Amino acid sequence: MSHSTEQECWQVLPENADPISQPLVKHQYSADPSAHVFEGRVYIYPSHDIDAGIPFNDNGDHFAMCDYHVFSMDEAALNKLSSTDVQSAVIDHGMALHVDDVPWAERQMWAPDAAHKNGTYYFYFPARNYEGKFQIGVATAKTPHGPFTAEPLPIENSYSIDPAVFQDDDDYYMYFGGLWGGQLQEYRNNSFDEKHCEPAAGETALNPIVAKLADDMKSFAEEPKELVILDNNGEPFKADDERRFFEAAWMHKHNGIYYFSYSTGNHHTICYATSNSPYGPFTYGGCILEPVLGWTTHHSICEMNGKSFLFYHDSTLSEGVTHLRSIKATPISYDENGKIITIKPYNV
Ligand code: FUB
Repeated sequence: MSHSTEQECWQVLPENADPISQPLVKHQYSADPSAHVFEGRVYIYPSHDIDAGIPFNDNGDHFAMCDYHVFSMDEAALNKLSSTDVQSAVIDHGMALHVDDVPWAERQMWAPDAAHKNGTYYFYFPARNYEGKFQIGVATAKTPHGPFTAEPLPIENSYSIDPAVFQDDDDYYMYFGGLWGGQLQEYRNNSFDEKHCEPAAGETALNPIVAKLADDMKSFAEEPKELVILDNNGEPFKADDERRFFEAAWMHKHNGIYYFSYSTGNHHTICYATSNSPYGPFTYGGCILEPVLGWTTHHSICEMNGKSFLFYHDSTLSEGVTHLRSIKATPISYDENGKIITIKPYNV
């Protein structure tokens, strides 16, 4: 994730650039929106960005978030995503979880997600433990907005960042992983070794990780494994390929096809790949979202009553401060072959 050369990218919006969507909330900075329809409303589970005064570095230490808020909106609000008063249609349900209430977590509450099963809502979040390693925790509540009560320990065998939980009938899968500050490059076959690093240009890229959740939704039912993404020639991506996985895993299903989408990190796009199985292999499909203002890009895709929406973030509200982002949403569409139409986040 973030990087000291972030100011190289999209520091200034093109003249007259007009964002296609407005921030869903303006009273706090927010990022990494994971959206789901629960109980007839869209619930959004974002990171809560703050300025902790930490300088930019390759480790992403300036992303020093310490709590989460959950937001919700009704279907009518989805018709006013570009309206300057869309915020009036979004409810802030208050603080849902604080790092001080998670015994194993020390800092950096990054991109979360949530799932529902049998009357319980499960909130999944990454944070650094007291050894400085990211792991993924789970917390529960009886309402979609919490507040959530954290389990005392992280999910066993979890690591890295950006959990996304996808429900496929009665099965739930967690997709996760992120490079650089997200530490994925230090793992091989689920084992940490700080001697490992990101593959060099021309070598095979690292893949995201998938594991089915156990019945209790608080543990993995299996050893996490790589989610293989192939290019259009059936070859694994190379590490220098602008399409390779970096972070921000998301899975959704449309017309029976599994769509895995992700951020390319230092190429600043959201891309996707498709498969007939939630385990893959996936084949590259294209770009969903062109670069936004700010170094990071992170999204989710949510369908309500037959309409699809991309939830994403950018840094327009803070005028380009990379760690002070705002969540947004915009409609998404597919062509007749199931290809997602690329979105330009600004009208220029
Ligand atoms: O918000 C912190 C990190 O920034 C997320 O975990 C990444 O996906 C990136 O958006």
